[in-house]
Amino acid sequence: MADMQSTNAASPAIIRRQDYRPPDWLVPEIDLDFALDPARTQIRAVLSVARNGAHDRYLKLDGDGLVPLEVKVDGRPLESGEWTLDGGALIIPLTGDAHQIETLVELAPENNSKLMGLYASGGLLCTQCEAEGFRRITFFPDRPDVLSRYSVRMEADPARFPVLLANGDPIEQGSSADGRHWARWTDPFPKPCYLFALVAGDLACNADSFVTMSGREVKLGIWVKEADLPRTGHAMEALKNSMAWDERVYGREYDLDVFNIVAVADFNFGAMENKGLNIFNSRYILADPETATDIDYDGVEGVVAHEYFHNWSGNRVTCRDWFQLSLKEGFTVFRDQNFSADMGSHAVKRIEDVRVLRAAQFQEDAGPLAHPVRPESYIEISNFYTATIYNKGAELIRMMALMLGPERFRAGSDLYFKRHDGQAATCEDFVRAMEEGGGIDLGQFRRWYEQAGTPHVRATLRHDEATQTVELLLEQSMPPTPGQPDKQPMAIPLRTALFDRIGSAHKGEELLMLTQPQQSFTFGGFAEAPVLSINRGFSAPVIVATDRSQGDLAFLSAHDDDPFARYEAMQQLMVNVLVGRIAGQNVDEAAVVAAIRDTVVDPHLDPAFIAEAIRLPSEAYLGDQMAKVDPDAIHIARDALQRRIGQELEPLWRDIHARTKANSFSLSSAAKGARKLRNTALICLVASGVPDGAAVAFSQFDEADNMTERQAALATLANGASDEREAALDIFYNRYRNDALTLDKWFQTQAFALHPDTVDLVEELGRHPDFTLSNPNRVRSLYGAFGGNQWAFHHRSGKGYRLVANCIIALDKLNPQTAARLVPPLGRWCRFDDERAALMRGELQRILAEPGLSKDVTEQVGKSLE
Ligand code: 0A1
Ligand code: ZN
Repeated sequence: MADMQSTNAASPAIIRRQDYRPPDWLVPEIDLDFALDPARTQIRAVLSVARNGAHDRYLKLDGDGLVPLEVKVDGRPLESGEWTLDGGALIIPLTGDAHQIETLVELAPENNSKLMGLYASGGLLCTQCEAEGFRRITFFPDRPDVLSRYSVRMEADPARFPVLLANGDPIEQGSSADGRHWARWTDPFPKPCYLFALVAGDLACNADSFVTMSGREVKLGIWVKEADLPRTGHAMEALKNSMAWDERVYGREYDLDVFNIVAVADFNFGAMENKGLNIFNSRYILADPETATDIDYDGVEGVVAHEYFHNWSGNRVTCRDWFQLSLKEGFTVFRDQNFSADMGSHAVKRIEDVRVLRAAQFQEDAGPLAHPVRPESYIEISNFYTATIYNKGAELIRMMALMLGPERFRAGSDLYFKRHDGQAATCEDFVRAMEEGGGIDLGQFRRWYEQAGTPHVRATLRHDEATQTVELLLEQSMPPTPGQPDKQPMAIPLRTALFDRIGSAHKGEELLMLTQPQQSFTFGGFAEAPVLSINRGFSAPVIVATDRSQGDLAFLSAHDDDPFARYEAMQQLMVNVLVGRIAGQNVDEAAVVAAIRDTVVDPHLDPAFIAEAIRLPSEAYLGDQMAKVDPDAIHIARDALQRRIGQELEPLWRDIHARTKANSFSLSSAAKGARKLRNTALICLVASGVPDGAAVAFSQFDEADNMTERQAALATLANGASDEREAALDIFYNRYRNDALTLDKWFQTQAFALHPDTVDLVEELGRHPDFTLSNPNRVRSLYGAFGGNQWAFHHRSGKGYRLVANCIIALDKLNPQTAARLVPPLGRWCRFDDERAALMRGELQRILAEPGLSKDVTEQVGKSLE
């Protein structure tokens, strides 16, 4: 007998990794027939099912909100008593080992506000199936270890839906007698149902082609609304570069004759790697200088690459179950990060990636939602598309690549792809392939997959003049995380160098493996105490504390030959001053000003690097350095330091700002670097309080021929109070009110503004006629951005908390996935004073008390209150 577990909304079921069992039934083939219509779509599915092993369990086909209109077994219609529905799933007892199951269901895609399954967006019909959306389309074993060959027929009104796309290759098309048209696509590669996709709509195509390493021609298409075609060039370049890069760096060739990408306006995440038919949030496809910033351009390039790379790391080798999500996501993020680094600057890309990791993943690891890269349990899998799975997962692959070196890492990845091609694999399979292919023991390293939390490393350097040696003492610890009170020591690879003060050089970098709770390393040949450069390149995702003086940090900020370590020294210098100031100490700011000046005038440095290095740590990062976050004190201290930097170096900022003005727009690295530095100079100049600050910012806003400079000027103005601020916001709104992606920036800039009235403004913007809960990008632009604005969100009145909680409650009724992603900022109450903590908890409790709350929000809020 099948075990029929039911669940209820009040106590949603916990899914555990330990409970994994292979599927009872496999589905080698599926034939789908869609009669498409926004109000009434009928879906007929024919599944060939095969019993997997000797057992007598029912066939269970997952379903979510589906009503079977017909059920047939081997062509025979079943009576209603011959099947049952259990928690949405269709249960059919079967006697033989192989059968053909046919079902018919009906959906209304235009009413699907969750944007999971088949839904309507801007006149299109499209699908999103990862993780568990396919069960909202048809009855099927919706788990990634059931791989099937798909044949898909779509039929629709040719006037409204002239283009019909699905996975794989188009094989036939035609018109029906009733004036509708149809197309059939087949995908030769067996795939899990989360990779299924179709799109129907009135789309224009940017068509191109790519010749693969074995000489096959692949037809490439980027499908968008006609008016957006001119904005698809950058995505197409990125796609072709990604295809060539994966051949060159990993030996991976594309495997179908066509590769299509479709951009949609309403999308819960960034994009989706459906086999041969990637579907994208339009913000990661569309870019032109008028509306996209350099960051947007890089986002397009990175996400196009990410989804393309999934064709091997995710599709050809997929995941056995959702606990293995980082198998495809961590590896694919690592791949897209390295691709972007190769396309631009390695140094700057690493700094940007570490900034994201610290802002998102370190915070996650330090809070109630901390979980291992390979989690042990979940309630709603959509909540686990996290910075830990993605970004920390990528750091794990990066550490393995570092320990192995490029050749052995490639041998490991070759073995992984060869051994597991066509399979649903596990993180353990990946680690084993690295061990065997690369010839390394990763025994202790596996703990990185098991233990949540960020390791802390304390590094102490002792010099012995008599023996001319130095001893580096390293101690590691890891704070407890939910469900994991005690931690085992980790294997931490630390790239380390010791600098002679005279000559400003080191004798060579070493890779130190810290594997014990405490370990010491001795180095000879030092007549004088050297300066420690550690965790160079951010070789391990850990928090390092050292006893380096401000003088040592200033030395490294001027001389370290590892660009990340140089940046890091500069940041630490600033953090020390700011944290000291916040604690009321009279710390010396002059060293920071001097280091900034030296960096800015160094002719050997890349302007993009300079811009990164001289940027003050964010208010949130400063909060992370404190036992309890004091948002007001942090804001005041950071603001004051920014002002002083602005004032003391004012001529320099004016000079840079004037000198970096370009005559014409270019996307070259040099031009992007110049814009980045120019915008940083503007921030400093305006922060100085000079009387013409707002006017300079306004003229940059007004004269810019690109969004990078225009938006930066707007953001700088938005932080202050001036007539120029209001004027620029009005101009921006009127210019872009009909361009949703660009109007998002108008909402986002105001929600991010370090301005005392931000919280009230956000409340107002929530009632703005252009604000809507039905578009996730718009929601994120306002409430997502606001949740990341520490000073404004943590307004001591608690207004910020209430606004976000209200949004979560309202949005949960439409789109639980996106609602749940707004919860984490409220869950960080432990890090704040008692008054704020009580207000935050109060809002979490208010959300939890809502009747009919989704599993998604229930899980996040419930865990946040524990
Ligand atoms: N696999 C995608 C992420 C993704 C996950 C869930 C989605 O459904 C709402 C959409 C996309 C990626 O890593 O890009
Ligand atoms: Zn991905």
